[in-house]
Amino acid sequence: MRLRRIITVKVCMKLVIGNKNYSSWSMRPWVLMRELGLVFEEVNLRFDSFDADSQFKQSLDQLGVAGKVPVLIDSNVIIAGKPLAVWDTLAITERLAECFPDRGIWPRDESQRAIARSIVAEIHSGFNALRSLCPMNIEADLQDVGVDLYAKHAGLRDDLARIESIWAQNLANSKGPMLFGAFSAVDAYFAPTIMRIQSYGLPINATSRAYANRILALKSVQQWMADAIGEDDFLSFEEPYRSRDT
Ligand SMILES: N[C@@H](CCC(=O)N[C@@H](CS)C(=O)NCC(=O)O)C(=O)O
Repeated sequence: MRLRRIITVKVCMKLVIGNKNYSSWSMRPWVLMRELGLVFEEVNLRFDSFDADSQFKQSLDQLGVAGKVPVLIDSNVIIAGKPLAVWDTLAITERLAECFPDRGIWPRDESQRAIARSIVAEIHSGFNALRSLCPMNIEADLQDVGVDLYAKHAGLRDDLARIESIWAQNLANSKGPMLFGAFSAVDAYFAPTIMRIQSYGLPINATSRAYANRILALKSVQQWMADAIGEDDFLSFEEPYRSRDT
């Protein structure tokens, strides 16, 4: 008789995220972990509001973090009786890179890694016009809004030009389909940018479009988008351009 061995894998990492339709910061580590096959449990915290007494803020308060998502909870490490909680996408990315040094979170080459980190830091602290004028809203068709915003806001045009120049420069040197050869943290960081370009119909050149299409075709990105559309959750405070009945 054949004995069947049941193997239980203990999931030690949890990723706390917000609404998939709206939370661009949550998308980055989720896509990174999913695409690289890192095992984690997803904890969804719906955005009810960002007021101090909201369910969202109160749940985060219990974790003792900064009151924003994403948060990585690593129960491999216990501090004062609680699992280690890491907040902010940059810190999460670095923690993952330390825990999984062979998974290609950063490019292998030292100088490429320095450039990749610079780009991720630039995304983290910059592109303010794109971020504030075009909040991520995966399920929405905001093409008309996008045409108007693009015509009116030089800052938005500058942000897109800078993004396209980063893509052009790194794709030209890349030995693979992604910005640094194989998929890495940089590509995960640009995934929400591509969501915005899609929803708002922002104009990009053919090289950028081809890269954007490769990101859109990633399994992890496809899954995130399907989940985002499936949420069917309209939150007025995340919707500068739509009303509930449009
Ligand atoms: N710099 C933070 C930004 C995180 C962030 O702003 N998250 C948003 C959701 S996409 C949030 O939780 N906002 C709540 C608030 O602003 O109070 C990171 O990289 O994780």
